[in-house]
Amino acid sequence: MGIWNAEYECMDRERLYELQGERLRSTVKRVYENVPYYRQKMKEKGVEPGDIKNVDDLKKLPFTCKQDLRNTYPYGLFAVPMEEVVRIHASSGTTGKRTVVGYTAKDIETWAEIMARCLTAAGADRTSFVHVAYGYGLFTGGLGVHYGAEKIGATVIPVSGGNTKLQIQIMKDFGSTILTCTPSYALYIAETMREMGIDPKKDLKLKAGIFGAEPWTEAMRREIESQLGIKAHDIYGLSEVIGPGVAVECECQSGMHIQEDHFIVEVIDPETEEPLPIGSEGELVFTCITKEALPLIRYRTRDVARLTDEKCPCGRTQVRMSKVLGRTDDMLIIRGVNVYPSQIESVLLELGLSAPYYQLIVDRVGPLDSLEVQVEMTPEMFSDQVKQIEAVENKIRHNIESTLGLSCKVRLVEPKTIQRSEGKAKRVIDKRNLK
Ligand code: DLL
Repeated sequence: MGIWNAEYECMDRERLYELQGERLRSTVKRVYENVPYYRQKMKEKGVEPGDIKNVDDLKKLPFTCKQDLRNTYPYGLFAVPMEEVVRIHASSGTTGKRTVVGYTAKDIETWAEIMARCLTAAGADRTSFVHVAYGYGLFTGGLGVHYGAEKIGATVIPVSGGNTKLQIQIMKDFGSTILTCTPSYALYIAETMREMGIDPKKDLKLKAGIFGAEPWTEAMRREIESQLGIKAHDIYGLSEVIGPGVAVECECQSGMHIQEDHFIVEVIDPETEEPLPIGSEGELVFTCITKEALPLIRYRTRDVARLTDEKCPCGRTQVRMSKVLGRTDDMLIIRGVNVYPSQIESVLLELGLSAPYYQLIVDRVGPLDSLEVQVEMTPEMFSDQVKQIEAVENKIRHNIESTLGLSCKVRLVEPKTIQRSEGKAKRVIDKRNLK
């Protein structure tokens, strides 16, 4: 499998450390001079640009979090005059104002470069037909993949999200080879193909998929790979940092390489805010060191993952992040037990007794929290006896309980009753009103 930019992706780590230091120094100087909000935050922490000499000094700098973007909504953290901003994106967010991000022409070029690396890592090249079923618009998914695919000279098919049957028809007629969308949408596409009588392994030319924008498990990867007959790569990113492309899996599919010449990564303890040693599970924090319009410093992602600097057989020297294990803010605390939806997804898909669609309903009955796991039956199960269905429910309940140490109710629901997603799936309905 090729490497798009070996000079940077396979850079000697000492040289990379130097490069990151250089880029960090100039970024810190720039935000201090151009963004009054940052200057203020740095003054409060008693740190000046001159104090930042190399990557080890990063910890002297203040963190940035979503609230800082809200406080300065919409453009207050931009480090260039608006005349230099050529594009705006925004992320929806479940509460409050959208998070607005901006790009200069050079930022768009940087983004295309890192997306070119990601697509190449997944096996795309100029002969590929890259089918973009991420949404176009304020969401960064569609246009992010689009520019990267054009940069490698692939043929882009910019379908955007939704209209699933048409997507499939286009895949068939236009010969899509690389599918890009959220993992939950990939499963929905596979289901719809079956209904249309299309066998992706025979009727389509798909080879690989690049799926991200929401958490998914190894079990879900196996499901997507076997249903679509492709290799499924995880891709990570967030609007505040640049969009998709911050990290991606290579052919080894064992962690996502972080584009460290553009972003410095740290893992911190979300409670104490102290940086953790490599290999520990904690919150990812990114510092943008090449962005012009919105170079965020120590941005707290709320995403929980682990890093490894073990050598990767692909030849890239960049550190790898694990799959996102959860978010510090979507971790459910149910009767004192910490639960990530992904843990339940793993149990369900590993058992393989149900369809891969589920939803968690959390409620409070009297003083006690309750967890109901609604799981969809497969169409074949639908005609089963009540007793058989109960047996499956019990089996699932037993496995969830022994994995999480938490009692729950499992309810198998009729096929097609759990809402399919065309973008990011909503897995949890929390009725407790705890916030
Ligand atoms: O979701 C950017 C993106 C688009 C990434 C397409 C990958 C593919 P936001 O809408 O700002 O940006 O949401 C960012 O989504 O903090 C994570 O919680 C989650 N996320 C993104 N990629 C992954 C992934 C885009 N591969 C938020 N695994 C992030 C798990 C992910 N979660």
